[in-house]
Formats: sequence, structure tokens, C-alpha cells
Amino acid sequence: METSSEKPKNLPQIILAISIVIVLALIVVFLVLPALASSSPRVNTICDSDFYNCDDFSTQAEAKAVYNACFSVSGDIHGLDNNDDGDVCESLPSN
Ligand SMILES: [Ca+2]
Ligand SMILES: [Ca+2]
Repeated sequence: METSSEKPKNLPQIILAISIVIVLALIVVFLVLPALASSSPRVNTICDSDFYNCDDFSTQAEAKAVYNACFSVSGDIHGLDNNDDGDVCESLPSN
């Protein structure tokens, strides 16, 4: 009789363990992954073709961020530093 009564005792513990795993998985999917996605906004910066011009930015800092994001991949592909002195879009305000 003892052996047959042990199995039902373990069942709630198994269900509880599975429930904890499901809750943890939901936490990862709904909280951790969106946080990771929003922490890397530069992932959509286009670096494989001349897509941006200085007119697309309102400050040199914005242009410089794109210039820096692409420089290691494709150099000054957008032509933001035409005189190659390291300063981009000198015609824009610096901040
Ligand atoms: Ca351009
Ligand atoms: Ca320049």
C-alpha cells in the first residue's frame, strides 16, 4: 500500500516544477528579450549602400554615430566626411 501511495504524492511536485519552468520561460520571453532588443537600436543602421546624407541628420553627433557604426564595416560609405578629416557633416550644428 505504501508504494502505491507514493506516486500521487510526487505528482503535485512535478506539476509545480513544470509550472515554475513555464513561468521562468514566460519571464524570459516577455521581459528579457524585449530589453535586449531595445538595448541595441543601431542594429537597423544601413551600412551596405550609400543611404544617408548630411541632410538626413540634424546634428553632427547624429551623423557621427552612423559614420562610426558603419566605418568598421564599409568605411565612409555614406559620404558623410568628404574631405576625410574625421569630422562629419561640418555644415550641421555640432550638438
Ligand atoms: Ca550619401
Ligand atoms: Ca570632414
